[in-house]
This record gives sequence, C-alpha cells and structure tokens, in this order.
Amino acid sequence: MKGRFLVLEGIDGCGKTTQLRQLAEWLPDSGLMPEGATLHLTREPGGTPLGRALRELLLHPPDEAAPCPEAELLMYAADRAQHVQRRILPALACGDWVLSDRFSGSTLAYQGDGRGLDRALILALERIATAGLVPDVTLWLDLSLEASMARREERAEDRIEAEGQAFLARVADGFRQLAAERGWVGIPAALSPKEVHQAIRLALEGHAALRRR
Ligand code: T5A
Repeated sequence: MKGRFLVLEGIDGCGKTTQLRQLAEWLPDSGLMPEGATLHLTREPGGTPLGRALRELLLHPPDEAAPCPEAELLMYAADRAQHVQRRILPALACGDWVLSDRFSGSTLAYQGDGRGLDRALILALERIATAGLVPDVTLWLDLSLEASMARREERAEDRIEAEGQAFLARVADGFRQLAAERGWVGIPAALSPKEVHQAIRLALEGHAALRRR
C-alpha cells in the first residue's frame, strides 16, 4: 500500500499556510483517505530537524552568512533530500498521506526563473533530491503579484521576500509556466479563504490520482 503525496505551491502570501490548516481539518474525514491512514503536514524548507536549521540560514541569516545563489540552490536541495528520505518516503510507504507546503517546483520558480540559475542543473539536482518522487497532486494557488504584495504589506520580509517586485514577477511567471508543463491544478487564490478551500475540495474530490485503487 502506498500513500498519497499532495503539494501546495505558489508565490509568497498566496495562502498556502491558510489552506494547509483547512485541509488538515477536512481531509482526514473527507472520505478520500483510506481508513487508518494518517495525514502528515509538512513544509519546505524546514520539514526535518536538519531542514529547520537550513531554513533559518536560508531565510534569516546574519548578513555575513547570507548564501550566494549557487549555495542557496544547494541548501534547498539538501533540505529536500533530507525531507524526502527521512520524512516523506517513510510515511508514504506506511500508506499515510503527506501534504507539503512547497516542493521542488519552488526551486525551479525561485532559483531558476527568479535567480536565473541554469535550468538543466536545477533539474539534475531535483532528480537527486527527490529520488524520483513526484507529487500525486500539486495545487497551484494562483494569485497576482499585486495581491501578494498587499497581503504581506504589514509583515516583516524574509531574505527571499526582500528580493523585491521584479524578482517576484519572474517567480510568478515561472509558476504559471510550470503549472502548465507539469499538469498542476490551478486554484484561483484571490477569492475568500473559504471559497479557495471549497475550490480545493472540489479539485481533490474529482482528481483521478486520489481515487481508491
Ligand atoms: N523557497 C522555497 C525557494 O526560494 N526555493 C525553494 O526551493 C523553496 C522550497 C519559504 C521561502 O523560501 C523560498 C520561497 C519562500 O520565499 P515561507 O515562510 O515558507 O518561506 O514563505 P511562504 O511559503 O511564501 O509563506 P507565506 O506565509 O509568506 O505565504 P503563504 O503560506 O502562501 O500565505 P498565508 O496563508 O500565510 O497567507 C498570507 C497572508 O494572507 C492572508 C493570511 O491571513 C495572511 O495574512 N490570506 C488571505 N487574505 C485574503 N484572502 C485569502 N484567500 C487569504 N489567504 C490567506
């Protein structure tokens, strides 16, 4: 028996954390998960103890420790390798379900489209870090750049968010392209949290990859 792997992707502030919480309440009793299966909630970076240390260095490093783009790419890959090997694959092997806030698509969008690092190199690292694991469903929360900035206006920015509007615009374009290439489920994320949750429920209930086998 193999579990299912679900991922939420999108630009900063698109509502992943909000929706993850709502899914945590709904999914276990949705009738989609088999009896006895547990739902594991996780995120990247930071889904393991090693990942939490890397997350701090990636998002809130002291100035002198801020990684260069290439080091940043390798740190996200290291976080993912540990996450896949220590947390995601063991859970899936038990028949459990895993719901992750971000996965490898984020690296293609942020380090690829945002930073301009070589796509072939990122894809090679993706193969190592994921060990070939592909999400059963990726939900892409599609939010405009303007709405993302407005939602985060009052919050302190982390190192990636502080890259500014032009960077985030490239990331947003990258996500749009990836969603089309990889068959992600697009969810209109500018609606109210309740409406977004409803759209996600409908998408999951009708998704072929989540039917009982
Ligand atoms: N990163 C990550 C890379 O560069 N490469 C990688 O490979 C990976 C994995 C992660 C950072 O690392 C980068 C991307 C990120 O910059 P993070 O803290 O996990 O850092 O950052 P985010 O994933 O962007 O988390 P955020 O908290 O910023 O955004 P969320 O989780 O998408 O949004 P959420 O739910 O916290 O909502 C943001 C605000 O909007 C409101 C919420 O109340 C909150 O105030 N909101 C809504 N308002 C109106 N309508 C709705 N529908 C709303 N939904 C939420």
